[in-house]
Amino acid sequence: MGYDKIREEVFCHEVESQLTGAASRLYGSELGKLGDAQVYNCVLQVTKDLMASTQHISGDKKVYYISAEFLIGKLLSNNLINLGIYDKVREVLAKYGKNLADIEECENEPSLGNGGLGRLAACFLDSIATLGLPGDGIGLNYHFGLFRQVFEDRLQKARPDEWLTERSWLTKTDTAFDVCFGDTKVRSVMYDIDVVGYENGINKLHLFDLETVDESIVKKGITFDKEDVAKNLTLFLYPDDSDEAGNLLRIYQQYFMVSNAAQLILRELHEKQIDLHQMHKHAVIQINDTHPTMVIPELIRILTEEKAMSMDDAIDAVSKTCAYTNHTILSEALEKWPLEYLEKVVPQLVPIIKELDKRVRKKYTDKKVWIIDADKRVHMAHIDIHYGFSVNGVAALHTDILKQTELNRFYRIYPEKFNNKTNGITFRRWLMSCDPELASLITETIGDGWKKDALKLKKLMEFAENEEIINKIMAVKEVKKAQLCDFIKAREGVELDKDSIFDIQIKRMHEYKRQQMNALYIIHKYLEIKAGNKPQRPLTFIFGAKAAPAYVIAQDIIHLLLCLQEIINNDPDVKDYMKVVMVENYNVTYAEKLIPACDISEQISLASKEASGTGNMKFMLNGAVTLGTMDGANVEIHGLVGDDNIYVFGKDSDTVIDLYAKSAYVSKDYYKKSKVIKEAVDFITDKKVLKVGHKENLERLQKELIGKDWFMTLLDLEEYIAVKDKAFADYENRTAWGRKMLTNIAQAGFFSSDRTIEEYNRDIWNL
Ligand code: 26V
Repeated sequence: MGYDKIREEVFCHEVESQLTGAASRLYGSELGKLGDAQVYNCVLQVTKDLMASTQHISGDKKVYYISAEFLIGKLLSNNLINLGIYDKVREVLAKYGKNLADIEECENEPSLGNGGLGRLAACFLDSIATLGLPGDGIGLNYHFGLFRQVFEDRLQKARPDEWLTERSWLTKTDTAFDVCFGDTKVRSVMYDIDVVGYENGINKLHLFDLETVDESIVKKGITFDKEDVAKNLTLFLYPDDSDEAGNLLRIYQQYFMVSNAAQLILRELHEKQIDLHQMHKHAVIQINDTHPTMVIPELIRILTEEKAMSMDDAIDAVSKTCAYTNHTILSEALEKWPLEYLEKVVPQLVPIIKELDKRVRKKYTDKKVWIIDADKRVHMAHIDIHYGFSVNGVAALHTDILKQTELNRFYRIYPEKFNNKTNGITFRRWLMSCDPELASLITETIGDGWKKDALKLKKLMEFAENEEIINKIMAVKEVKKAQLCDFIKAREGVELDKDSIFDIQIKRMHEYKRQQMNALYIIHKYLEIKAGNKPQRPLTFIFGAKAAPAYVIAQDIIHLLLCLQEIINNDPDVKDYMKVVMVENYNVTYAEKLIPACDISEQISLASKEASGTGNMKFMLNGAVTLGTMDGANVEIHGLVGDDNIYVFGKDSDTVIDLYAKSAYVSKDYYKKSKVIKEAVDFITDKKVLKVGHKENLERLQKELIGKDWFMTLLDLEEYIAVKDKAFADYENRTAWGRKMLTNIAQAGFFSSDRTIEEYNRDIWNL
């Protein structure tokens, strides 16, 4: 059904009475007399009620997006915007002396994801509902999420992220399923979060949980008894997998997720009285990376064992229903489970997986495309590719690399299955909600057509020579920078100069993303300032990142950054010219504050390694200029904005892939050859750093860079320094810089996740 504008107007009239009514029902008090947390609960209740009475999106065919992560962020603003009542609610609250921004602070951010893959899933749910397509998300309800990051002694420590509260967007449903791990049976419970489209209806995010989970078993940090599955199954996302018990737990989680998904999907098909041979005409399952892959053998198992279907028919039906998205070429993320582990956790799937493998072996002699390898490891992606009908990468370059290199053997077998879907972001959250000042300016300038058709942002190009508009865009950036300064002062205790250049790198901590290269630039700049060579304008370097707890070098990079922060921000010769801040517990909410305030967006991964990146798109949309390599979606950003509006550097993906193939990269050569590189790398263990840091961490990181540097930091460092300096110099030509900002905003429309979802629907889902 279409969006009901009249209903929105009626509701706007009722907002005040609804809110005062909720205040009296929940707290027996007047709205104006309640504290912020209580007011939050009132707004939450009223919004949930409104959503409950909003039309559900339905249709003959539905997509099920199964994902281990849904990094949805806080939902209040997002839902109010999509329901069309944001301004009205803000107005009413103001009348009662309440500030909506303060009220929003009371909401905990659900800790249901780790990075880009999870945030993408959240943007997709928003766009699926916005386009009025029937589609639900299916995942797990992790009680403590990924983890909450705290810094102690300049080291990252992990703590449980306690985000669940008595009242929240989660609603417990009556749906429950039995899930069997061999002979052990547990009973799930399904929670739902309503997903409301922008001026459209409602879909659902289904999160499965286990009632027996016991939060009290978590001891020191995030450690717990990994064997007790009934108590630990949904405690954490990506629990430590450095031992067998941890690996088994991940398999328990994955199977729990897909068994529930399969039962839910089959139940819905049954309700629609669908002949399961025809299931692909009514359901499509999008498998988000390999974590949900077991849904394929699980569905085949149920169809053959419980629905009396022949193996041939079951395989045929499931293969026509499942589609796979690949999000990375890093081998560590391409899951390969030892058959022996699957035998322990899900023995019922093993005969099915063996049968699937047997059929592959019969057809193809190339062992590299088999499902079970010589070491008896099950390659999950291979199941997806052979027994799904679509394989997609997430940016043009990434898909090309999959076809030409990583998955070339499969591409040659199934060229028709491979397709690209360049990622996108929802403009509701990443512009309208996080930068309402910029959104209003855009609307004043070109009208509000861009909200429904993001490509209309291109109209801004008509103002590329209009100094008044350019100045207004820059003025908004100043406002957002000042707001961020206040926030960082309050949260991190660091005073930033709002007139400095804000250079920001926020993303998971990983060597391929090369935060260490940024750190080496910072060291280089620090040494230059010490030598009397001051920058034209003060520089602010901001980082936000969590590192996987078992990823040692990633922890060391965080340590180095925190040491640099300490040294630089307290050095009287330097602190007025540059500052460094690594924010604690970076998450979606933090991103919403950082992105609108950014001048230079750091997208500096080693070419070929970043599948797409989506932060790059968010920054661009908010008027930051990208400093990046020709990697992931940066390539497409470059194509859209042109050479003058992006700073590109570094070796391209072909060169990098070739260096790997020939094992031709020797970092020590770069270290020895270049004075600048050597000075920066040597400084990591300078006595100044050792005074505030830990020798073991710093030496390990330095040794890694000189002796191995698997992600080729030193390869691109000199060019990075030169291009970054050029960007900082160009910033001084304010009007020209403002034009770069405008161009980036104007060209960002392509990266709306509405466009991405339209493509998924056109090419894969056919809803
Ligand atoms: C990462 C990790 C790291 C922590 C330990 C467990 C674990 C398990 C799986 C993964 C895979 C992460 C995959 C991912 O987030 N890929 C990102 O997907 C984005 C959306 O497509 C894309 O923009 C990023 O380039 C890609 O890195």
